[in-house]
Amino acid sequence: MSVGIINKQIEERASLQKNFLKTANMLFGKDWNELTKEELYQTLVRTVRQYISENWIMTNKYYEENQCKEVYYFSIEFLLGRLLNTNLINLDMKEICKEALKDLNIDITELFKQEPDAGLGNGGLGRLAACFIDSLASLGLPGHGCTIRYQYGLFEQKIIDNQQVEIPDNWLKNGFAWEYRKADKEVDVHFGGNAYMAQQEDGSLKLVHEGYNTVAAVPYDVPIVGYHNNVVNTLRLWNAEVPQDFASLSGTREQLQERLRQSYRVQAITSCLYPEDSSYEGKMLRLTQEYFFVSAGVQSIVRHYKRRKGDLKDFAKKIAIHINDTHPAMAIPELMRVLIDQEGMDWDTAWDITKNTVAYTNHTIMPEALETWPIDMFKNLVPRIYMIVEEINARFLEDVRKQYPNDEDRVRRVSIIQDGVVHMARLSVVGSHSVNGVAKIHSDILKAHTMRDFDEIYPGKFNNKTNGITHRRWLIAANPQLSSLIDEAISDKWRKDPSRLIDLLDYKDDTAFLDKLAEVKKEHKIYLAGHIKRRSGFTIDPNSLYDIQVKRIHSYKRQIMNILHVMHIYNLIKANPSIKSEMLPRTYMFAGKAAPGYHIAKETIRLINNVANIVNNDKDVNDCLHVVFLENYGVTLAEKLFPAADVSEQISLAGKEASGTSNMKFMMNGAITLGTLDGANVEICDAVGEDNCVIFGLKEHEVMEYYKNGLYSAWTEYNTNPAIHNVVDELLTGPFVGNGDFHDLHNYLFNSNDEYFVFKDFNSYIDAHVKIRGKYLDRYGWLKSSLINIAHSGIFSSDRTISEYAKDIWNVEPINLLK
Ligand code: 26W
Repeated sequence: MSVGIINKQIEERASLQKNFLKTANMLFGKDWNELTKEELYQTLVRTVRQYISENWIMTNKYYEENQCKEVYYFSIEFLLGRLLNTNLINLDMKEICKEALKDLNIDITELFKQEPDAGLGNGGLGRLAACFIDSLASLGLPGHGCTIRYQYGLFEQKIIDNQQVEIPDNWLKNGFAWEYRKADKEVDVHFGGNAYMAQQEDGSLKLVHEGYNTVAAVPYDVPIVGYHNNVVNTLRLWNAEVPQDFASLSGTREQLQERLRQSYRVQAITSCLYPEDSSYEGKMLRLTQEYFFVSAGVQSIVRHYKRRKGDLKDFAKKIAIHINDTHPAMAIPELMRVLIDQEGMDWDTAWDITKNTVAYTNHTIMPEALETWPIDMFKNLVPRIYMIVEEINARFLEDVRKQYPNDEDRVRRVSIIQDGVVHMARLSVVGSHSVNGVAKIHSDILKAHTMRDFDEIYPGKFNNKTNGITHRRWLIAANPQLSSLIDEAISDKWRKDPSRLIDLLDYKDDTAFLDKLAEVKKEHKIYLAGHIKRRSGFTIDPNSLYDIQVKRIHSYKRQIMNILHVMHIYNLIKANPSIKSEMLPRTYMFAGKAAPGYHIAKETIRLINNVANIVNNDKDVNDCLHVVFLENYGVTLAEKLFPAADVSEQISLAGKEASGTSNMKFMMNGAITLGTLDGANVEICDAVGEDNCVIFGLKEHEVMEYYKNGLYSAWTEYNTNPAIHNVVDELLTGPFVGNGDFHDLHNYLFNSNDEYFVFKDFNSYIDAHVKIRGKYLDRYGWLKSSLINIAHSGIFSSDRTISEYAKDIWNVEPINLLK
């Protein structure tokens, strides 16, 4: 390093330190060495914000001056996790900050731990949105997020007496250090009332909406920092508040009380995140949330657009709105409403603009997760929006009848309003120009089955965009040791361009390099063992193979199959202890939350914990078998797990998991996939080759065949497969029952006729684990596979995914703000 550069670094460090101390005084009126850890954290964020805001202002100016087309990603969930470490990395300020604080005897990693996770999401869909906005900014694409500022995030999970207990997640307790309240950007959202067309004096019709309630939507903006490129985009969180004029204290006691009640109702809109994923429940408050953030978002986009770019005719050329699943689907009728009622546009022009602006991603084919709303609820809550949906549907059905005369059956199958409900997925398909699935197999299923009629009506509208993950959080931030090792081998170019990870293939037979890879893995395994010891008291062996399944608890994801297999192994050892010499010491880890109302999922958690207690405390087995359920799965825990994993369990029934994204995070950290041919596993397996992953179980077409012919029988499987027979019986009696048997799980399996084919896939799953053992015993073979997985993981960077969206769907171009 030249003297010049060193001097510059010293200068920057000193200036940062000065800034930090000044900020501490300003914020807390105390000397810095009297500050608590929390105050030090707040001070650091405030200091960093100053560097971010310069770039933020510059980015917005650039977009404005260059009339860039901008994307708005609407999502009811954004699962951001912590932001301090990743922001410092993206700003290229981490080292300097670390050193500057070290001079003051402050350990920066201790400050990172002060930050609560922004847990504004349930699972895959919310985390995907977070990865996407990171990629948008890092690719220099003009793209922003739009969502709800939930006062409470997804509940915090505690395990008490082996069972899940839900604690409110009061993440805003100390304020959210990254947000900027923008009171001047407030918009009004109207609910309820009467909407009708009234004849004007000149005979024309005009919309009248009266008697509605007004809710003020106030935006809180969070800067989204691009990686080493000076670009800062915006994530806008909408908060529901009582309108200004409402706060007056005059009036009778009754009037005041009524106002108070109404104020609670308003605040309730953004009070909490619905903790359901993959199962839809038609709750009024949820529909209110959906319209609230979508209306606020659309209105503010149009207002901003008019201020800057003028002519509404060009709206779709300058604005793209993406709806992340159907929760923001009312963006379609809302944009129509604004263009027609507020801007005086005719229907056809408004419709053209709306369709060309909006694009839709589907994330699930599970029928129980598809949103529909009862007509009455919809009409009462948003009467004008309902009128518009009716009109969209009438015109659409007219076209369908023209295209398919005498096919009323098809008309019924595609109608947006049908059997007393509004179908949000159908509205989303009709009102957008692009519909995509999230992995090849998922997009194919959408076209061939779930949305086949629509694919025929709109050829070319359906497409695939395989999901991705940001390598900045899931590799650079979560695994700095592996990142440095990769730098040593192939230079650091992969950090900007993750497709370069493929260059690692040159090292696949380099045993010295593979040894270093093993060392990094071991370091993380030891660290995780320490974490588990501190958290749950269990001692696990870092020399054992870490086999990890982390995701929401759901029957289709088959955590049940995993734990039944552990019970099977336990039984084998107990029956014949000498078998241990043939076994690989293993630690099975689970983490994930169950929706509070999902009984079977909660019983699955209890079963896992019961098994853990028996296995871990049994001297006969615990030199080669451990089971751990880690509490409170979220982004921050995930960052500790992926780097330490040897095996990635991706065992959903083929055809059920749209994509999965933890599979990609595991792979990027060198774990081997043990999975079915489902979701993105199919593409992971294609990329790494069959020798570098372990695939088992029914194929999707075989599952379909069983569903069609109805020939599957859970009882027959149970009666003919002793392995299954034994462990299923143990749900009712035996060592694992402890605090109550598992008759509900047992009943569920038989009453649903084993709907996700756990029994059918069980033997093949056992064999897959045997294969894993064989591979693991071949040390360099295993490490080579691990390296091949890392090398191919660049394809699954969300930078690749977002580049495809930008080119094929949004038509937006990257900007360059590097001096
Ligand atoms: C209305 C309740 C509700 C909420 C969320 C129903 C369904 C959802 C999501 C669509 C469920 C979800 O998170 N889907 C997951 O999306 C990921 C990102 O595309 C995929 O990787 C997962 O396979 C898919 O389950």
